[in-house]
Amino acid sequence: MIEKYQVEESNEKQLKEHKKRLEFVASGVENIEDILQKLTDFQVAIPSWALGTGGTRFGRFAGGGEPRSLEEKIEDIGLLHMLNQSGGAISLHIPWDIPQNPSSIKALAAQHGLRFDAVNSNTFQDQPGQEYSYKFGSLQHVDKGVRKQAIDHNIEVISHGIELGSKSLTVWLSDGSGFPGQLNFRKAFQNVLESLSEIYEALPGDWKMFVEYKCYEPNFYSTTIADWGQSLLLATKLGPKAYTLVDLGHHLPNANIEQIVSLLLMEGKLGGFHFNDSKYGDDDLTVGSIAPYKLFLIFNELVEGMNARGMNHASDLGWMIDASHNIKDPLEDLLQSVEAIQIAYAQALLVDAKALEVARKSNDVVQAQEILQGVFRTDVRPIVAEARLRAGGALQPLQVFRQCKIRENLIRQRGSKTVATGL
Ligand SMILES: [Mn+2]
Repeated sequence: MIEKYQVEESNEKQLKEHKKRLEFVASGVENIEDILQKLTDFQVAIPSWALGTGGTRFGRFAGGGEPRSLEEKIEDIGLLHMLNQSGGAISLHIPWDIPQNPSSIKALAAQHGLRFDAVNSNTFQDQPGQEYSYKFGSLQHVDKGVRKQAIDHNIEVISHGIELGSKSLTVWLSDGSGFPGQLNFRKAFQNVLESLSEIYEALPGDWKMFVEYKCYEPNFYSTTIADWGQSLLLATKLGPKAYTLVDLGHHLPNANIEQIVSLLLMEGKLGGFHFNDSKYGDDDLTVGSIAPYKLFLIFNELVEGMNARGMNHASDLGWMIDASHNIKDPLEDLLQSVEAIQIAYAQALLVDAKALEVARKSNDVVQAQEILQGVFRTDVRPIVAEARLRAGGALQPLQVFRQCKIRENLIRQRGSKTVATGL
């Protein structure tokens, strides 16, 4: 789809202007080399379901040239990674992406410089040929047979992950109730805990389990793992390999996510992170498209909290984009999302933590705001671009994507009416 020289040609044309802009923003930043290194190291996993056009319950308006197989999904992520050198991992969804030949899939991913991030189970849909239905829940179900089927599925997902070199399982349940009276909340929670314990027992020693929460949808009265408290409770009861996973879109409106992140890190129980943006609910919009300041504040707590625990920013948490591209080209949308993440991360790295601490100790609220907003209003895009350049990526990934007519080529190769599995 794209050759290395095309990226280099594009970079060459923009280099002079880029250096000028970089010099302007980087002058006076003492730890610029450290920041650039951290940005280079930071990789965001792309989920296999993000490469096709998403839809709503009202319809789906597909673009063209979408991946038709797991191999083509890997190629798409490889393409993104070639452009931005920041999407070096893929997160698979089972059963949508069951690898028929794990070793060749692994080799293909490695060819593109990709590793396998968390594997995701699915007990929110019924699959053809499945014995029991998940209509009334899976791990919470009143019927032990249904719970067993869901547990076995998760254990199967782990075994697929082992074959690919994945190190974590993400469990997101749609379990809950649609109407008052339907569920005994306590029994549902206990069933989930008991089921998760069995899955936990099947985890290899060096694996993590991420317990994702979501406040509502598809159930609109109660969700059995609805918030970070419920997730943390489960993760704590399960044991040291279980962690809470924060998905930005899975909160009630105006929730202070940065505070949630801070406390989860304090407890050593933040395991993974799903990026997206939203205005009303779980909108799954492009990262940073609606509330970039909020994203920056969250990153500020992530960086502060990880530093306080001596954590490795790049490898100690699982980072993934979890969005749905309903009207944009999925690949362009992902390029925008990754860039938004890097911008917020770079800004968080620029925060003068010492000065902020001084302001806090003297209750200088005004100064504390000045410090944070001063950084947020800094255009760090040249720093992010420089990190990409050093890693061998494009200064302007989106521009290269368009100039090289990548989507047009994909449509020519794959057709205009393709649908990826899972969409
Ligand atoms: Mn998610």
